[in-house]
Amino acid sequence: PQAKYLKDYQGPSHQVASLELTFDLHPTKTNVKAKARYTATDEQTSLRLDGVDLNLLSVSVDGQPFEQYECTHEHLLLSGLPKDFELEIETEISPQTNTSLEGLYLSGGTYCTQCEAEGFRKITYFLDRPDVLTIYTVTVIGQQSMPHLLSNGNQIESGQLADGRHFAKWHDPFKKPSYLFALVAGDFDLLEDEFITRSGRKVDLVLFVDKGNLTKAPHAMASLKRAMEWDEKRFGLEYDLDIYMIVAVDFFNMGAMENKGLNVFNSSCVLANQQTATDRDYHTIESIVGHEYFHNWTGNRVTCRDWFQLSLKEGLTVFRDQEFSSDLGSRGLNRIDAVMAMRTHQFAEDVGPMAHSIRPDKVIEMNNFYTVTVYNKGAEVIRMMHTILGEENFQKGMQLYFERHDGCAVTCDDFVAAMQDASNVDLSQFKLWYEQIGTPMLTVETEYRAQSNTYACSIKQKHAQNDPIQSPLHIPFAIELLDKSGHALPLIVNGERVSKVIDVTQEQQTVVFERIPERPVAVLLEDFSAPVLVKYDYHLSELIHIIAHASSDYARWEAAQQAFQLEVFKGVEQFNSGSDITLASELLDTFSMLLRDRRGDLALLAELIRVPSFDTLSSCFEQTPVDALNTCIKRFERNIASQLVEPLKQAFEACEESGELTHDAVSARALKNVCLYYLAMVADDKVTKWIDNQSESDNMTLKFGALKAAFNAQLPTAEDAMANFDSQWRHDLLVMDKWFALQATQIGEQAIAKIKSLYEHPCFDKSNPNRVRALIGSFARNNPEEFHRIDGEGYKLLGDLLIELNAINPQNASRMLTPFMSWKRLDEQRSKLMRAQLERLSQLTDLSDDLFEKVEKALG
Ligand code: BAL
Ligand code: ZN
Repeated sequence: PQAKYLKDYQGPSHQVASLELTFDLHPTKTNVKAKARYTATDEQTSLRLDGVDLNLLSVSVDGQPFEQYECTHEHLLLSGLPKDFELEIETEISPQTNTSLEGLYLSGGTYCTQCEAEGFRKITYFLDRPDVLTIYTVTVIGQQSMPHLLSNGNQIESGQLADGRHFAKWHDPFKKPSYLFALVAGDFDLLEDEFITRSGRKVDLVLFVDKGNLTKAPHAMASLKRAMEWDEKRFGLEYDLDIYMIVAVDFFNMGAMENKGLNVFNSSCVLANQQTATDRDYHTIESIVGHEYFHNWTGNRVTCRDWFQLSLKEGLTVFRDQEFSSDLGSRGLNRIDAVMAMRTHQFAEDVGPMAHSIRPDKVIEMNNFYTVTVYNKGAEVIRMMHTILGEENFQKGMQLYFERHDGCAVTCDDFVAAMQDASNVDLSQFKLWYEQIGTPMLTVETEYRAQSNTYACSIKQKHAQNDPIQSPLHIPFAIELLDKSGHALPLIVNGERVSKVIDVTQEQQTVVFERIPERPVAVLLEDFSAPVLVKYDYHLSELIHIIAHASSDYARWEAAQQAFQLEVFKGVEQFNSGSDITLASELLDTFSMLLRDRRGDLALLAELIRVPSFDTLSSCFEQTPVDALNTCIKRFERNIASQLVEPLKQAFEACEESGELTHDAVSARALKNVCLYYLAMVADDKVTKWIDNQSESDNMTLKFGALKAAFNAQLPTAEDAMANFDSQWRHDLLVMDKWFALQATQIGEQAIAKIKSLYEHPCFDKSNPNRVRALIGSFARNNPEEFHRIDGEGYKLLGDLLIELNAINPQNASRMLTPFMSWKRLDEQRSKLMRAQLERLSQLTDLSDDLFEKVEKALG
């Protein structure tokens, strides 16, 4: 496979004025006619179109059969063409056998498409690149058994055909690139609603779900309406078509896709009611529905010039969906979620072989770059701009961006230029964030001088070793200084009050805060104001002071994370020296106090007392001490459980949970479940009863919380409870995914065999990405004990699956491969075993580009 480079970008050879597509649907022989008006941008007479796995039936130019072409596996090369011409191409494709879920495929009896990034070339020959925008008119012909024939834009015609089939014709008045094309055909239940935009236009909203699922659609619909309203209020952006459609399908590689006017969603990101979905599912659905909607402006109206610019739309849209969730819910908890994703997954990507900048400059398979770096770090880069500019200037920048680029395909540089020009803030140094690779490190030292009442804070920035950029970055570094009672002191520098955000722009910089009456406790990188690591010698007592007294939810959580980190460093040493591993009593006392006190947000309290995961903690080590870390986590959890029985019980009992979806009720359930998780480890009759009762709840958050507690603690009742859950929910595969994910966390000698035996479960299906992620994704992520077994059986389980997935669905295979990317950070024996699985893959004769790119980088 050939790599593509950003530096080689060239504009398209032709513009396309319009594209008319006609689909005659058939499971194995779908006929696709594509008629388009092409105009060469210079004097050339040849045209190279993208097309993969297509059966070419005919080509004509200006109405005449045309034979001057060459057809390769990936292209159709036409020559001897005039400057302006109409090209008509007829091809045949087989949606039924398309298990890659890219292009046009059949998902449980529904035809649907996924074209981003380069799936349109699996549908017809075209200039399948985001900088070729055109007007689409699409006719879909299908059987009566598929009453809904959908595509982008507005339906302009429909009718019956002589042979008993029917058709629908759609026109999208907005120019768009091929990756935003969509087609859906099937039989659905519809949830219909409407939204009146602020300028008074009526928009029809339609949600298409599988028959029988209508009761699970209202939350997604309500989320959509909230998103539409929020985008008008906060960004001044209004929807532009007369109809907005969302279709839920069961087979989908991603969460959802923002096709113009016709979003296609993974059903797991749409369907929810209280019996089947957890509070977390509700939150995810709202955020993804928002995300896809927000793409209508940031992605669709203004799109990417080339795929290296993916973060232009994804970083920005993730930032927007994060703000949406924060404005509507708890800002602190949303920030905690976002930072957790950065620390656990993005920082890991930064130290692995796939490390890349948010605007990558070399790509083999674009699907491999829908990453936490492009999405989440990309959002952090936008957030930093927002911090530096402030909301008002940032919004001015957005307006200018749309004024300049509406209807165009542009670059990340264009975005930054709009921000800079609208605000008059120099972002030239800031722009390095688009090129730098890896996590920068800030080393902070502080000194309190009692005689002068000053507090000096010196900050040194250092790039990662793998970073091609070595000159200093512009880093907004937020700091708060807390006094003895936990209040933030006013920050005064050179006699003037300053904001808490310091613009760090030099390699080394010192700020001296004045009029500080006593030694403060510093809260560093407040609100995670930049995606960097901070090195600072905190004392546990300082962290406890922040946990107990700070006003910011985020700061308190962050201090708890740091405290666990300190304890883990100590715990690993204790493990190595064979001594007992215990959590510091001061930390346990703090948790005890918080549980008894229960002031503030209960969901935050739940997060404060949760021991960070294996993946989160392993990112604190250069080499992961697998056995020590597993032991520490277990010991810490047992410590909390056994030392805090009474406060945990008190908190559990005191949590009034109304069964509603309000923030308070959701928070109460979150705390209840964390308490139960711990209490199950020391279960007495009372706790066992609580677990049994909660298992019977018809609220999935509570029900599943109880099941997880029992399963994790290996209570005698757990096996029966799992079997009951299985028989109760077999009819609902999304619910069964929770069960598969929990089964994947089992430990013990038989664990691998038992997990493997679930491949034979009637609900399991390797061709469905949700099932694979639930069982094997959860195994690799959430079961470090068995995944990292020293006999290598855990790695082999994943390796075997990847070999199968390589042939079924390369994109899913490549995502599932990610845990193998960190093989170099394991001990010698484990890294050898993991490497062996990568080598097995590298020897496959039919290795997909998706896997090739990652395997090659991992082994290189
Ligand atoms: N564009 C792919 C799905 C998403 O990020 O919305
Ligand atoms: Zn997106």
